[in-house]
Amino acid sequence: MIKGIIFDLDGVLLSTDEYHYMAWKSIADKLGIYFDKQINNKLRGVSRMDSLEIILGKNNSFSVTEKEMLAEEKNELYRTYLAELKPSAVEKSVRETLDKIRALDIKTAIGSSSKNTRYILEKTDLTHYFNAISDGNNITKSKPDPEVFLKAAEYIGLPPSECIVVEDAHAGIDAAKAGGFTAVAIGDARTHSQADYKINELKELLKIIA
Ligand code: B16
Ligand code: MG
Repeated sequence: MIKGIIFDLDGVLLSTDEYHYMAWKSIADKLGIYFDKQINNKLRGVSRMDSLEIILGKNNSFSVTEKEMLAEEKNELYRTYLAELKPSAVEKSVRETLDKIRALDIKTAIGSSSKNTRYILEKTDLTHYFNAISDGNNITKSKPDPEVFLKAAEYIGLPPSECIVVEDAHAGIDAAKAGGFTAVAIGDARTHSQADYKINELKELLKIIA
């Protein structure tokens, strides 16, 4: 019996891929490191610091402080792009699906790696759809560790066995399965062999919980 749904944010409710790409590209160009959209795709669901490690690859002679400064610089750029976000960045069918879910006796939460989750939800007018938010600010281990989803389930007062996790990243499906959740894959994550359900559009979630 499903009583709760935990949504990953980026790649599930909207996409800020292009903003992440532009911000990381500018850092990589400054450092003279090759970076393209294919590498950007590998950063989906990955924390900011882990993303930087992937981008630096073998060019990793930076100190911890230098890496923190690079990550901060990327985030400042990323947030200047996020400032442009509008509610229209969320597809109409996504908002309609959330409306329908809210009309049911189901608790909803966000389970995102992003430390900018609350800002993104506010800019896109999505905050009111969720009973709880678990994000990059309340975890010590990022996906594929299940911590972000376990915290989300705890915040809505439900055991993982009664919750669905919707994810677009492979690391997110790993995290959901490791935490004992039912894993629904969308986008890139559909190629994950351990996903319990694979959907093309968020509205298909309604059939799964019916
Ligand atoms: P931030 P999600 C993830 O969000 C993004 O997919 C990933 O590209 C990003 O590096 C990560 O958040 C951290 O974001 O720099 O804003 O803290 O998919 O878990 O909602
Ligand atoms: Mg995601």
